[in-house]
Amino acid sequence: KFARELGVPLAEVKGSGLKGRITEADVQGFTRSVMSGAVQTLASAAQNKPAAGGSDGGAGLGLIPWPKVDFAKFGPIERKELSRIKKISGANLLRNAIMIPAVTNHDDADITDLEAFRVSTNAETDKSAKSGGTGVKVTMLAFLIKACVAALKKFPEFNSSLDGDALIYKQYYHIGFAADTPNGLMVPVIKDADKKGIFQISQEMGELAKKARDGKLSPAEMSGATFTISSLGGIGGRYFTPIINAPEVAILGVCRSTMEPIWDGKAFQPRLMLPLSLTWDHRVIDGAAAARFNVYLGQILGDFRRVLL
Ligand code: CAO
Repeated sequence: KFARELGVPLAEVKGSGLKGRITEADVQGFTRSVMSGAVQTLASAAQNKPAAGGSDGGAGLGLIPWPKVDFAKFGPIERKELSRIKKISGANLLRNAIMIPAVTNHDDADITDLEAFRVSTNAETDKSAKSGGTGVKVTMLAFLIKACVAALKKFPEFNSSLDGDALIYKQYYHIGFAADTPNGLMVPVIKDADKKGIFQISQEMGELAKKARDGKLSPAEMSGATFTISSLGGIGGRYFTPIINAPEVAILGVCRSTMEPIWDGKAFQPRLMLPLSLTWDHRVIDGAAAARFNVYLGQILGDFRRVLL
């Protein structure tokens, strides 16, 4: 029972007891030698062999078993099954976190003027809604989607996917956005974001986020993304390191904007700064390209007229 709890393969343990019986001390000794690296279990040795083609689905990590703790020994507990969505997204996140050599660059974008434009646009919408207009409210995320499309067009490798030794450059711009739901994380996709305006994107985002919360998203509404944005701006925080949504090669994390004193060369000016965290696949993108992508994204968010240049 003790060996089972620790995941020790008894067939590989040499017994020191009567007629070769395996004692608790033998199991402890075996565990110690595996931990110190002196002994490798047959299972992990087999796993460590690289599979044909170099890709083994992550099975060759040779990790020690997950710690098994009887939590009830330390205090009261309650066991709850993970939701179906958490189980599926968890497996995907684990694969993506382990298999992608990911790096995150952090930057800030000055969105003072963009936010003023957003607020005035929403005020106009409120007014026109009273006379039968659409009443679609615009959040920063819609502008971010458009700004990302501009950056993806300028830096096409961010809109690509790895296929063996080749890169597939996609000539369409489908942007996924992480949506927080009671059942867990879902990523609905705005298709052809390059062909849509801010109002249409905002409207679709609202509909897709509602469907996500109601558990009514179809598989088609969650597939085909070429790049993803994860925005925690409505909640808070400064920076985080989002995990890439394979087979995409980059993801943008966004946090809450704050008013900050920014030096303009003569004086500090109060500017609204948006924290950006870009995670990218180092097999496809290098650090200089990632920094350029962030700088360009910041320039677009600072002045959307740059999209026209
Ligand atoms: N800075 C400051 N305020 C922001 C902001 C930002 N970057 N982004 C949004 N806000 C504000 C909005 O303007 C809105 O304010 P008002 O209510 O005063 O108008 C408020 O925050 C709420 O916005 P929202 O979150 O409802 O809307 P959104 O378009 O920004 O986001 C959605 C929509 C579906 C992406 C969001 O609701 C959500 O689910 N976010 C969580 C995503 C997530 O979990 N990511 C982590 C994935 S990794 O586990």
